[in-house]
Amino acid sequence: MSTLAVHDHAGTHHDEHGHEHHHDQSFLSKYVFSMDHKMIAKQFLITGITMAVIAMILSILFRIQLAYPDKTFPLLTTLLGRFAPNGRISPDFYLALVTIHGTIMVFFVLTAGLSGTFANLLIPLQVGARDMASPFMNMLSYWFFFLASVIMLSSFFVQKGPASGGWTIYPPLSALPKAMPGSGEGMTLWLISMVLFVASSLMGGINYVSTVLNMRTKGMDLWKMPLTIWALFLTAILGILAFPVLVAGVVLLIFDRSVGTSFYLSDIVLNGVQQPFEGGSPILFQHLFWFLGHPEVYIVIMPAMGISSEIMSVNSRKPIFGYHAMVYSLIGITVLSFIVWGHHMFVTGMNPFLGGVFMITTLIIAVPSAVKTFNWLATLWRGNIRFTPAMLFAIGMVSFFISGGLTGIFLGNAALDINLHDTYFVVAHFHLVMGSAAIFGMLAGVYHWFPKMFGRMMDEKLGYLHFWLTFICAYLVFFPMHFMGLDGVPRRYYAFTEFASMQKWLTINTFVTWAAIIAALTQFGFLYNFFVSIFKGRKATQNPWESNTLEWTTPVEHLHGNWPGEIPTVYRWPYDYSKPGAEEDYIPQTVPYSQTMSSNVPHDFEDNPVGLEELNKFTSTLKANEQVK
Ligand code: HEM
Ligand SMILES: [Cu+2]
Repeated sequence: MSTLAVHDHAGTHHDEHGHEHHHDQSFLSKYVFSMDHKMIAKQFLITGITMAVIAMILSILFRIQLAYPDKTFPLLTTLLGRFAPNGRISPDFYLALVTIHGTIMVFFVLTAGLSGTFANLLIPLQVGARDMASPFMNMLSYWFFFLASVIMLSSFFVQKGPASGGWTIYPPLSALPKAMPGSGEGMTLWLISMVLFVASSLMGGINYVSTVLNMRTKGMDLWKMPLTIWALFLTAILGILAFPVLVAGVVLLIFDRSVGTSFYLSDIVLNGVQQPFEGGSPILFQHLFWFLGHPEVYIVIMPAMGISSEIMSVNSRKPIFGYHAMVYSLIGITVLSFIVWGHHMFVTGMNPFLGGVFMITTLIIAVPSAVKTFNWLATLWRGNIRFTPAMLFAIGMVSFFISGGLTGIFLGNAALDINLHDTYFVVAHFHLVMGSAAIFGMLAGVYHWFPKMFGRMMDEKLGYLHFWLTFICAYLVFFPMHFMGLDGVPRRYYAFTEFASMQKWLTINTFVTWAAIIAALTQFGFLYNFFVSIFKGRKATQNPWESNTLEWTTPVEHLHGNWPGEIPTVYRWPYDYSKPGAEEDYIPQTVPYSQTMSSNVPHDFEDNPVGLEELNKFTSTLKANEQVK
């Protein structure tokens, strides 16, 4: 099948031929090299979940070291061999664990897992398209991601183990193959994996942008798109503009490592031997890295924001508060993302004037973030709330975004950041605002769209248990870290027992480790629910959450091409819930205004995307016509 095949599905073709020709697909073309966006979404989700489990196990391993720095566990040696001699994780391997944990979580789970799953599932279904603009490139995007994952993990099997030095892989450690164990083949594999990863993201992103721009169904103008689509669309634009800069940085790093250039190196003495490098600067790498790195944190959080907005509106039975403001704040974040990267470099000795500039732009980002937060809370206000597991996770996302975002304001102040940089305060900040908030957004999406993906429902009771245990444990794990950071405890240290002033944090470290272990065990309960429900869950109805958006107008059984007949036309925005004077609680986007005369009055607090006056005129004409009859 070529990319042209999509066009076969356009128009009324299906009415004439039915779907027989799809049923003779082989196992390979159906499940492995699928070009159907819904199958690719599942592939991204399941690969993302697998990577998340691996990254979670890595974090438990290094948390054990922090909780019990002086104890030995022979089991660790059995499991990890040379990486844990004498029953303790070696310091080198500890650094590798932290590095690969961060890399996998940020890139493979929260970037590819989150955007890859929901952009693939939702963009065609919610804008009304038969598939992505290029299904073939979409398939390649998944396979590059898969390959990148395999290469990243394969670094555990090379002689000296995977890359170390942090997920930001700063040179010189990453540029000098002999600097430390994690600078060797493990680092080479990291760099190759990342180039493939970026290729995957670009192929995905270009598809998402062109699908949103070119393939929307009749009536689906930009201001009628659900916020999920706005968020995924702007996320894709961020990725397309920022990821290439990382690749440029990484390729120069490969040159430094292998062909003797010195883009990032200068005046280095290794084991007493002066190295030949001259004229480079490791700070250059930091600029290139954070030019991606900061937008990256929004690449991670924006899809979670869109998903939560959508779910909170559906389950409050209310329009999202301030739809336009929600979109403009996403656009604001997208633009501002590119001019704040220097706040990660306040302590690199940059000119204080430049520090001041980055400080101001950084603090301005708090404004659109606050607008969004206010609107979420206003959406909940006096809502007729349905506490589904998806809704709880969406509210949890808001909770973490607030509690983690506030500390961003501390860190954004250069003077405060000099004290807080590279301490546990930063770890607390980004695990709440990015780790927890984005994961909760992702889980909210999984619970909400599971019936769409698999045609069955997940178990609600297990969902509630999953939510409460994860929510409480996440705060127990990350909240104490603020206080450690304020006390000056540095991040990425192997053991704090050497420092008298840090001894007192051992109890807290042990407590945090146990909270993390409970959180991790809870996730296995979720996995049980997820995989058992795929096969044994209650059968889903077509629109189980009584939602307005287009994806719920497709049949429960998946068709390649999404809609059996013509793609429905869209008449209204996606948030027509509980209209004043309405007979119906929700009105799908496909229902024309002429069918809902009693409910065409907008909420008084709602910005009406159709234009209030026009709508009133239209409704009164309709009513007048009705009376004439
Ligand atoms: C009000 C908005 C925010 C402000 C003002 C802010 C500010 C900062 C600053 C100044 C740092 C550098 C701290 C240091 O290394 O010394 C930082 C680190 C970080 N922030 Fe934020 N932030 C905000 C929101 C976010 C969001 C929404 C995310 C993720 C979705 C995020 C993720 C991160 C991450 C991952 C790091 C650590 C990077 C590393 O490993 O060094 N931040 N933030
Ligand atoms: Cu940043």
